[in-house]
Amino acid sequence: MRIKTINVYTTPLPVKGGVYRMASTDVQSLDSTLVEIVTDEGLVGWGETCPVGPVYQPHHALGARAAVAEIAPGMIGLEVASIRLLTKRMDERLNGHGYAKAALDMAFLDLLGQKLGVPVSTLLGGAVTDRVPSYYSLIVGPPDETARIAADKVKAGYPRLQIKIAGRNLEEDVATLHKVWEAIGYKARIAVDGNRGLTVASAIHLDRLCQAIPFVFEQPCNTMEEVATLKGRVTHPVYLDENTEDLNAVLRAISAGIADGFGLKVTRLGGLTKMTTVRDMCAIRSLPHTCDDAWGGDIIAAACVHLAATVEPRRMEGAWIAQEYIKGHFDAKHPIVIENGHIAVPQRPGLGVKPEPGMFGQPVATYG
Ligand code: 0XW
Ligand code: MG
Repeated sequence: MRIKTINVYTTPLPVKGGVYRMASTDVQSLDSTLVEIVTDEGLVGWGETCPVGPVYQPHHALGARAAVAEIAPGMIGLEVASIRLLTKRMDERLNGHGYAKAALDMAFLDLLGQKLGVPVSTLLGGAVTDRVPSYYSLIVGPPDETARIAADKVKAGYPRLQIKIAGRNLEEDVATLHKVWEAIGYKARIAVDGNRGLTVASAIHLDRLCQAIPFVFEQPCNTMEEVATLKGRVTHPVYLDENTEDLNAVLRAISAGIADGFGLKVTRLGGLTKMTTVRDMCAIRSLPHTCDDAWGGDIIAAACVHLAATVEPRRMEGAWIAQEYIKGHFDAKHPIVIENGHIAVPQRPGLGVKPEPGMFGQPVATYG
């Protein structure tokens, strides 16, 4: 089965509720890039990449499409059999830009899964569960309202909540965490996400002022070096998210003992295939992690869930998908949905989701 054509589409994903607020940035609508790979046998595979705006990490929507333009012409005519060879070819066409390669990697796996009649989770090593936990991400907000939403989401079945902080005064962040803890107690695990927005000094203050609350501290400061200085000075476990820019960054963090766990993004790490290496490195050191992406529709959601299904449950922190912040689905028949804070792993061949025909309009680029 050979690659005949690669079509690229875009679709806007407006944020349900108007705004998604993090320490460094507010986003209102995201620009998703979809790749559709058509083979000589008529099978069609889909991939997606959707940065959560241009400042969350060094990714942006136009960059993704420019990178696909560099890579895609060199992929036409290649056999979809060895994903390793396809990955190698992508790396020979363009250095870096893993977040664009991730969309193509997803589509290759979708095609191979369909061809072999197995779900993508099987190609990634095999599912250990048919249902993965998710977590709810609460945006930076006033203490009482955040605590109210937290209680609602625990009632809705979420086993874990992520509370966004930073980008405002310390007092409000501390009050928010105390109110959330009073509202939910041990009913859900808590991650406190600074999204790189705290100085080392404020991270240390926040840690002391919230000592009795059992949370993990996600990406409190901007750089890995700043986060490294927290070791021994804070009592909460520290997870890295944005700093895990590629496989080597994860290896550095693990070998330096900087991180107690990770918030991981499939596209940031260059796709599902490369992320299996990170999954396995984390397994060696018993490090928990998420299987998320920054944003995206059902294609990315399916990718995150397939990978999450292959992670040992005690280390699976959850698969975050953007569903709670997006209206509708790409695939109305087989949408990826959160039920009771968990997501069923698609059992159909490939990714198990197919966008409705024509829903993205005309391709913005076609190769082949
Ligand atoms: C909660 N997320 C997975 C979604 C947004 O992209 C931010 C991200 C995070 O944990 O930083
Ligand atoms: Mg995070």
